[in-house]
Amino acid sequence: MCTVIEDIIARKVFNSRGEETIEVDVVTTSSFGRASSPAGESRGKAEVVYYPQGGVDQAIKKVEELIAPELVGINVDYQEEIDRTLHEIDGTRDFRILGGNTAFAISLASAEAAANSYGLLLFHYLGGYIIHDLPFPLGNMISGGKHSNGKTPDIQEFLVLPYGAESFLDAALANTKIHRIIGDMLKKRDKLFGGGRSDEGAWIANIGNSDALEILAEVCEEVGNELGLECGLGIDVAASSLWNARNKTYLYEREGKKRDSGNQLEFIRELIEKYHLVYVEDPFHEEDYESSAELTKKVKNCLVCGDDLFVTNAERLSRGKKLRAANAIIIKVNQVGTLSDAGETIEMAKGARYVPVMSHRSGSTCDWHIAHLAVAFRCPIIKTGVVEGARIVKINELIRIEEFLGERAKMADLQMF
Ligand code: 2PG
Ligand code: MG
Repeated sequence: MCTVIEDIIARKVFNSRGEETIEVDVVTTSSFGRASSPAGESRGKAEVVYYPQGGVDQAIKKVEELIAPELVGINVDYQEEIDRTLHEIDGTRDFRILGGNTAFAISLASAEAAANSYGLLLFHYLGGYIIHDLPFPLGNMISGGKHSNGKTPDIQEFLVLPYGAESFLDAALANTKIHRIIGDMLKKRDKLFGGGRSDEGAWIANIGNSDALEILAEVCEEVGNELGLECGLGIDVAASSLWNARNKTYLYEREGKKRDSGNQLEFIRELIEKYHLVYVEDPFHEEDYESSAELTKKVKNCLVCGDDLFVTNAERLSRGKKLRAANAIIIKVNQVGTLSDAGETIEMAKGARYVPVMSHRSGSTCDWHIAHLAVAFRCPIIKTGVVEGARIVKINELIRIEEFLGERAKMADLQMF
């Protein structure tokens, strides 16, 4: 039976930062799909443009006047045709006419409507029946950089990957325990600590980079021993936000240090060795593929992951691939616009033996679709916070997916650890 798109309805809603965003309903002859778009705070320069001039209001107008007339009547399971049509209507490389977030919401809502028309869960519809791997949750525990204000660490995110967990539920439990204990420790350390948390629910504290890593290491060991599973440490340096192009140095304001590329490489290497980091994201600014390649060559058992470096873009990944600029890639569908674009990048990443890491944005909604995308696209890791409403909906959806898969469910293969 063919299910065609009957209507596309777009509206303005708000994300977890209270910013305006777009939500789209795709209505078909037999089903319905809904998706809303997230937003980044520390964005890569090569990301698509989120909205046309005039913001969300204009984006809604474009849906009504330009997009709906073209898509109504198309089979909702022709995902590639839907995504290609969005590109054709827009006509630019960066979705500046329609808005990348407009394309994202339509692309995802269409997939959801198609899945519903077959009575399937989204991950089954997109990934097929043989899918049964659950991703490990990479949890943000302590915030710094652009994700917080005041005397916080210069590094943007201090992360934990409970890679020894045997089930997603155990992994999520480890992350929430670690998060809670870190909060208690911060309270004890600093009488002025007010329990503040960032957009992603990570603690905001008046500490430096090494304090944060010491705390993380201590708590990971404690909780790992208690639960009997290995937890690894990670960081998202988000180095583009530290980079001063004029002076060609990374400025660590809190530390009072400037590092050139060579010093930055040594600094990150030392952190990886000292804290046995298993994950380092964007250790260099977004155009420095060479330094990232050098680091990737030098480290063992550590994922060197490109976020702003690749912006989920197949062209940028192919440049990185040639240089072996990383061994992992962040996948944020709204960095490129559509599911087909992200799917192409993920395929290329896998072909090059890069680990794809499905990721939220710091500004998010209670849209849980990325939980399904992580499973469907076989991403062995999902980066989606630990607490805070817009994060928890995604974690809880993965718990449901694990329950749904029952005995067939297993954790993804992260052979390198
Ligand atoms: C990042 C993300 C998510 P933002 O840098 O990885 O943690 O932040 O969404 O602000 O780009
Ligand atoms: Mg990042």
